[in-house]
Amino acid sequence: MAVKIALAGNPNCGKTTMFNALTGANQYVGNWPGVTVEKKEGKVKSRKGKEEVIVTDLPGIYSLSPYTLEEVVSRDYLLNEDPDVIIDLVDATNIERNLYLTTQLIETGIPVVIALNMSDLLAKNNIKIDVKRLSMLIGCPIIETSALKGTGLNEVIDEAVKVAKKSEHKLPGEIFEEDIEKAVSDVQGMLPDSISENKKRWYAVKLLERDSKVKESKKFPHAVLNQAETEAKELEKVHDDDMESIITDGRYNYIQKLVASTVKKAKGQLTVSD
Ligand code: BGO
Repeated sequence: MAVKIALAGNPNCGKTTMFNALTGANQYVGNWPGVTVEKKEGKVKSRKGKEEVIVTDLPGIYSLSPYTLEEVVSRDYLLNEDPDVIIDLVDATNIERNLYLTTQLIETGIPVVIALNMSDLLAKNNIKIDVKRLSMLIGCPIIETSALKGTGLNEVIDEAVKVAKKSEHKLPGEIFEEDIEKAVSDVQGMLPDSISENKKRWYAVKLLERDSKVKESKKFPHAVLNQAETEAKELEKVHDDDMESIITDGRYNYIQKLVASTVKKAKGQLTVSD
C-alpha cells in the first residue's frame, strides 16, 4: 500500500519548491472539499523498486487554530484522513516562529519528520543549529534540506517512509508547565476510548482551549466537557489570562528553551530571536 505523507509548514518555508522537486510532473491539482483552497497531491518520483509514496501538500499555515480556512482544512485532513506521517518543513533561518506549528503538528499524534529547509542559508547567516540535540529534545527525526538546491530530499522521504512503517509510535510528549500539563492529563484521562490513544492529547488541549469546532466535532461525554471547563477556569484564575493565550505562551516558552540550547547565532551568543 502507498505511504501517505502530508507536507506541512508555514507560508514561505519552501513547501511549493519542495513539492515540485519531489513530484515533478506527477501532480494532481484540485480543491479541498467544499472550499476554494487549492489541494495538490502527487506521487514522489525516483522511487524505482521502492514503495509508492503519495504526498499531499497542505496549505501554508502558522497554526492549527480554527480561524482561517487553510488552518481548518489542514487540521481536518490530519485528524480525519490519517496520513501515515507528516513532513514538517521548518525554515531554518526562522526557526523559532516555525516551531510553533511543529508543536501542534506533533500533538496530532501523527508521526512527524522535520525537514530543516533553507539549510543552505545557515552558514551565510551565521546560524549554527545543533540538529542532533534539537531532534533528541523535540522527539522527532530532523533532516537538513534545501528544496532550492535539491539536497536532502531523498533522505527526508526515506526517513518519512521508515517512520511510517514503524509499528509503534511515541505518543506526543509534555511541553507545558506543570499545572497546565496536569489539566491536560486530567482531561485526557477522561476521554472515551473511541478516540485513539495518539490523538487524546490533541483533543484534551483543544477542549481546554474551548475550541468550538473541536467541541462540535464529536459527542464528548458531559463529564469531560465539564472537567475541561473547570480546569480552564482555574488556570485562567491562576495565570490571569485567557486559556488560548495560556496555551500559546506555553508553546513559546517551550520553544524558547529548545532554541536557547540548540541554536547559535553570530558572535558565539546563544540567542533566541535576534
Ligand atoms: C523565491 N533554500 C533557499 N535558499 N531558498 C529556498 C529554499 C531553500 O531550501 N526553498 C525555497 N526557497 P516557496 P512556500 C524568490 O521565490 O516554495 C525559496 O510559500 C524570488 N521569487 O525559491 O514558494 C524559493 O510554498 C525572488 O523564493 O514557499 C522562494 O512555502 C528572490 O524560498 C521562497 C528570492 O519558497 C519561497 C526568492 C521571485
